[in-house]
Amino acid sequence: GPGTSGDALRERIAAELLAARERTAALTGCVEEPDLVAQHSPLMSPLVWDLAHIGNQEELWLLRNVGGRDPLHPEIDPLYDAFEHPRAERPSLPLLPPAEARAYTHEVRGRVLDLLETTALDGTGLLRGGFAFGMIAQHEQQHDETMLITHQLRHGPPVLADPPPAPAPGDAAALPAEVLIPAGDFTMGAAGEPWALDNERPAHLVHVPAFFLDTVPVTNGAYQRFIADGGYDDPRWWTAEGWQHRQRAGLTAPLFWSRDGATWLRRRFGTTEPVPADEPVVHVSWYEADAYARWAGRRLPTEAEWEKAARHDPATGRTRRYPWGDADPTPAHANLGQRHLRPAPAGSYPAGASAYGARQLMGDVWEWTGSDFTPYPGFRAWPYREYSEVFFGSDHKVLRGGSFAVAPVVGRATFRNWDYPVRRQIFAGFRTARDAEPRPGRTAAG
Ligand code: AVJ
Ligand code: FE
Repeated sequence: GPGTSGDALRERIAAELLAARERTAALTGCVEEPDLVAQHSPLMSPLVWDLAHIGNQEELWLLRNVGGRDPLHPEIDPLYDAFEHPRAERPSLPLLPPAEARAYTHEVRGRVLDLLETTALDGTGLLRGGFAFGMIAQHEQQHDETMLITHQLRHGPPVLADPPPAPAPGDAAALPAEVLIPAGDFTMGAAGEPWALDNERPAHLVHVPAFFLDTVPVTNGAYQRFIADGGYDDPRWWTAEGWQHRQRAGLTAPLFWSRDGATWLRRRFGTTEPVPADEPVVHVSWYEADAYARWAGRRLPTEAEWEKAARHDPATGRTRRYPWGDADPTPAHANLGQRHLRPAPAGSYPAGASAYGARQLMGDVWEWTGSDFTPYPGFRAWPYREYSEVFFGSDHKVLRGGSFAVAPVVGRATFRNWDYPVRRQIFAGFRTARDAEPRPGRTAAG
């Protein structure tokens, strides 16, 4: 975590800002100008919008709010306010062209590094634990994942480095299919994490009845059995809303899948390849995940169940920072940080197992939960309502655990992502759960 001494914290901040900028540069430097300004999907912004928005948020929070500086180019602020212009409308705005967008973000960054040198980080409010700087490093990394999604939607030959993950050391078939998490209280949410975002707070005690959770995320192979068994054509497995969406959108398989005779293929960052049976399924909507779970006689885990399985240590009663303990993630723990452009085979990363033996809770694929995105008891919007508060309610479902595209600085075990249940361009998969004891008021299938 962020160091205790001012210098160590300053170094950590500089390193996180640099890591984010290197990733941004790689994602925007590998395509030509037309690909930067084009809209590859109405669901996404042009890459050049993300680029200048990253600089604009950094200017707003660090140079203006922390540093008290005057705006560099106040006239561009409305262009890069995500709430003023929905994504579909962004390509028609008078956006900064790529060279100007790069120059602007570069200019902001130079001034931010000067500010970092002269700012006391032991303050309160925005500066407590270097929060504003940590928030901005996370913001850039979150947009880097967004830009990676845009790359996945883009047509054309591959442009990104694609080193394969190491073969799984543990075979998922040799692991127990599910782990038991006995009933009991655990502390959910972030405590003592200076860079945790508002929706992760406050830490609070939750009682979780006994349940079983899949040891690994649902694989492509398992998902193909759902398809082959007519899962997409059987309204029994779908909620009414989900079935309506499945019909209207004509869903028959995960996004980016196609069929060549008996073989399922997928398009992945410009390459078409056979769907690997042993990898976690990715690019499914919440409705598809929910239908699969019902077909399997199971259900999606709640958010509290997911976090307890990931963080609770039954031997000590403590809540860990990560599934494997309190140490920051390393490449041995999890497939995070866009080291690979795909999830690793199910059963990988034994060093990242939780106390209960569940694997790959961090990294690989975002995991849909059954829960709506709602505030924890005692929630306070910080530092702005538009980060989380305006999204609370039943429109959004929570995803947990992070994907291969999530940077370690974002990939806390308390981090909460959210999206509409129809969305599937995100790197989302899931795992399933079931009650361990009959519960009053629930059907057998939960
Ligand atoms: C937390 C991923 C849903 O991308 O909409 C970026 C993150 N917030 N800029 C999003 C975010 C403001 C957010 N998600
Ligand atoms: Fe943003």
